[in-house]
Amino acid sequence: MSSPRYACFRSVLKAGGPVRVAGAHNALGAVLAQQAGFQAVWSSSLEVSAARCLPDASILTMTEYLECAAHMQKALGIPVVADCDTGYGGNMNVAHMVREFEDAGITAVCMEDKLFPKMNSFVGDRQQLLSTEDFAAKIETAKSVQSSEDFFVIARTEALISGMSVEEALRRCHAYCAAGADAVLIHSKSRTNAQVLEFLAQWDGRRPVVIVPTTYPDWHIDEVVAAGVSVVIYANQGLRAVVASLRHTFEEIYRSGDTTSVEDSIADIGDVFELQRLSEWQKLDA
Ligand code: SPV
Ligand code: MG
Repeated sequence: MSSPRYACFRSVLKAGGPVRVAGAHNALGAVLAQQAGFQAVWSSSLEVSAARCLPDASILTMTEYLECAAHMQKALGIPVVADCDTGYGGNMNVAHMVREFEDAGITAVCMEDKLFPKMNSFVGDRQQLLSTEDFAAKIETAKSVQSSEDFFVIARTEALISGMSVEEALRRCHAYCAAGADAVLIHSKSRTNAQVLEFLAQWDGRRPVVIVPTTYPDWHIDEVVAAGVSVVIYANQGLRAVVASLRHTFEEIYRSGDTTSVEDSIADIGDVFELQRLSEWQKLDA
C-alpha cells in the first residue's frame, strides 16, 4: 500500500510546535506557502472568491470551494484546512459538506457561527450570528458523519466580530467543544490583540485555540505561542501580495513600453517550470 503524500492536520498539530497556516486560493500559492515553511494551507473563502472578483458572501457554491481546496491539496505535501464558511446552509448541508471534503482528501475544515448567507468578517459592524444551540448542532452533525477519526473540525466564533463580549465568545466556544469541536477559532477585527489576549487568559485549554491575526499584524509568533495559541492563520496576506505585485508589474510594463524594468523583480521561467515539476513529467515521456 502506498503511504499518503501528506500528513493529516491532526497529526501536524500533534507533532507540536506552532502550526503556522498560510491562506491561498490556488495550488500555485499553496505550494509557495509550503516552500516557505508553513505547516498547512488555509483555503480561504476570501481569497477563493476574490480570485474570481466576487465578494466573500456565500456566492460561490460548496462545490466551487471544494474544487479549489482539492486542487491545492493535490499539489501539497502538507494538509489543507478548508474554510467552509457556515457549512453552506443547515445541518444537512453540513453533513454533505463533511462527506464531500473528506472524500476529496481534506483532513480539516473550519465552520463559523454566522448566518447563511454569510458576509466577510471585515464588512459592517453587527453581523448576525446563529444561536449557540443551532451552531453546536452543526458541529455535532459534522462530527457524527466524518468517516475517519482523524478528520478535524474547527469551530469558529464570530462573537467578537459581531460586537459581543469576550464572555459570550467563551460561552459559545465551551458549547462548541461540548458538541465535539476539535479546536476553536476566536476571530477578532480589533486593531490590537487585547480582545484575543483577554479570551486566552480565561480559556482553560480544553481544546486548541486558532487565531487569524489580520488586523493586529505585529504579534510575533513566539509571543502568540506563549499566550496559549496553537494555530495561527495568515489568511489573506498572500492574496494582498498578489494584488500589489501584479498591479505594480502590469502598470510598469504598460508605462515603460517594454519589460526591462520588471525583469529583476519577477520569477524566471525556470522557476515556473520547477513549480510545475516539469522534469518529473518529462521523465514519463523519455
Ligand atoms: C478567510 O480568509 O476567508 C477568512 C478569514 O475566513 S476573514 O477574511 O478574516 O474572515
Ligand atoms: Mg472565510
